[in-house]
Amino acid sequence: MRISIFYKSIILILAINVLNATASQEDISCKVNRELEQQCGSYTYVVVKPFLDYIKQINDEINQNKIKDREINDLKEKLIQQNSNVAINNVLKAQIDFQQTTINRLTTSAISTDQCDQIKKELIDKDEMIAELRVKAKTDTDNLRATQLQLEENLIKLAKQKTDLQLCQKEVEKFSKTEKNQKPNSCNAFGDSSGIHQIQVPGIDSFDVLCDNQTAGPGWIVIEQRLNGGESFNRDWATFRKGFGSHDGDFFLGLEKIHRLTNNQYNELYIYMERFDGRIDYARYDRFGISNENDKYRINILGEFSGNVEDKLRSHAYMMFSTSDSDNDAWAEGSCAHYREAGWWYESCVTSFLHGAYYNRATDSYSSIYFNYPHTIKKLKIMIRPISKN
Ligand SMILES: [Ca+2]
Repeated sequence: MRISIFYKSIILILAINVLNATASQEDISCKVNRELEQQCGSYTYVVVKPFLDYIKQINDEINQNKIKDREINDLKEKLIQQNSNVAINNVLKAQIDFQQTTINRLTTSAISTDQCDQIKKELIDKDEMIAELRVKAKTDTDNLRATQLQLEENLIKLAKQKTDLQLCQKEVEKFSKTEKNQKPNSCNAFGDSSGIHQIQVPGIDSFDVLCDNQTAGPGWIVIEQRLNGGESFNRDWATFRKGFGSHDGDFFLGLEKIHRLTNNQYNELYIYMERFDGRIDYARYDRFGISNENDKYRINILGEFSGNVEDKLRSHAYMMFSTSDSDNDAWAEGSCAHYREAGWWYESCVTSFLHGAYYNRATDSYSSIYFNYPHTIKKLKIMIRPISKN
């Protein structure tokens, strides 16, 4: 094929040259001798006409090749363009892929953003909650502080109340102790319990007394007892004032105590007298009392008498007490106490003499103990007992 084309090309070149020469001559001759040619050219034309046709054919083919070459070039350009477009498309595709990736990432990010928004919202809610809790905490703190202050105030009040209560308890204890220690003022409080008990009366300290529930009923305080002569009744003022002896023998309670006992309440007086022959006498006065020391312990109260003997104390009523060192008797010229060697409520001097000397036998001595002379007393009890004021 290529050889054919080659030969055709050579022939074509030769023909072109001939034609060019012929044509230029023919142009000249034919143009000049057109009519001649028509006359003479019929011969030439017949000879070269196939060749001319062939050349024309070749020329046409050449033209066609040119056209195809142009088309090929066009196609090449288009192909190049298309390749370029493909490259561009690839770039675009890559960009699209990248953008898609970006979109996906952004979409993912968008989801994260939603989550972030949710988290932010939750954080905001939590912040608000925290703020509320802070406010509440502050309120609670304030309330707690207020409660603490109230508690402190209450503690102070409680401490004060405790102190007051302690003081009150001390007062109560003191009162109870005082109340507990408040002793009876007579033997009535001890019921049937004879013997020694402690009593207390206003103005002096408590002291022991011998209570007698056997002799004349309950509640008697023995203010003097003579049993065996163990105590002398020839004593000075101070000794009679204070008292002397012991409760299991001879004793005298004391003028001041007798005064205190009889000054604060009414008392009755009972004198128990046992003779040596065993006979028992008694003298009872429904009122008895002595005044204070300034009045020399005068018998200022001596009530109605009752007894199995004569009332031999009546003459001594309203008499002051006298001792050898304190003459308060009605004997102006002398001292009964000094003369009779004993302290007693002397007039001038005695009708009854219960402070006489103790004898171990019956005697008619004026110095002996007697209520109704000459009945010598072997055993003597002088007792007092509170009575109602009615
Ligand atoms: Ca006198």
